Amino acid sequence: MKSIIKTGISVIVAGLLISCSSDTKTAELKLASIQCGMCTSNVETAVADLEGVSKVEVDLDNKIGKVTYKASIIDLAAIEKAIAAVGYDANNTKADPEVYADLAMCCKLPEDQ
Ligand SMILES: [Cu+2]
Repeated sequence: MKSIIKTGISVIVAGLLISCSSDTKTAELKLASIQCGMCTSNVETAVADLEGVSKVEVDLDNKIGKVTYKASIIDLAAIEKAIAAVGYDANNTKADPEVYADLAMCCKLPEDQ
């Protein structure tokens, strides 16, 4: 009898842990247009400022951003939009052309330099 209760409790606890952790997601974003360290910090700052984002790491060599966020607060589309708003492509979301035009020369695509 006791073990049934124990099993029941551990199932409930496991359920809580799962529902809690499923809210936190880690996604990889393709950042095809980043060129240098300045781009890296521009993107990291823009994403880190978003509510619900707990971690962001940009890998310049592979042009990938790894973002950890709470899915109940923010979604990937909003993160992509924030990156586009500072002048960079994120997955299939294109950079805001006006902001891109104002980026430093070193942050532009090779064909625009
Ligand atoms: Cu740059």
